[in-house]
Amino acid sequence: MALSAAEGEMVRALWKKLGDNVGVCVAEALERTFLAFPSTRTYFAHWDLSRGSARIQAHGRKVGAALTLAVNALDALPGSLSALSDLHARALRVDPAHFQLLGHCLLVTLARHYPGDFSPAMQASLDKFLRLVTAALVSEYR
Ligand code: HNI
Repeated sequence: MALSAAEGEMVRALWKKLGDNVGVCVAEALERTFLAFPSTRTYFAHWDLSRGSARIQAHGRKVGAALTLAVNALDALPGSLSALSDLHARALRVDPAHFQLLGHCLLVTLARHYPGDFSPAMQASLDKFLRLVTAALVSEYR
């Protein structure tokens, strides 16, 4: 189900506050995902996945930019993410369950860095947003 107007507002407001920190937060979420759920490392076999690695920082910026695009296209998510869906589903063959693990770690990261903003309603809105992004990214699986 799509985000309500109020939920969309909450997500957009936090994103505005995040600004350039989006990439940094996503990089931290990636680090947490690789550490807490080692099976997610399999797609990045030849990467340096140690803490603070430049590779993870750069990837965090790319994934963060994609999430920012999604935040700015809440009413048109599947369409705006269709090329990425193709990449993750057909080319990379990322396990759909792994998106939830990254989403979980992103929530933990945001709660840690923006505790004052992380009300239960904010958590629920972000969770819904990440579920919609995941649904769009795995929509090419057949
Ligand atoms: Ni994901 C590449 C966005 C979840 C594994 N991923 C990208 C790129 C973007 C991106 C953007 C860069 C594309 C390009 O260079 O053209 N990924 C996202 C988003 C999510 C996500 C928005 C979910 C919120 N990706 C995941 C997950 C995994 C994953 C859960 C696996 C655990 N992604 C990859 C891999 C690449 C990738 C692997 C290719 C990296 C490379 O550069 O070789």
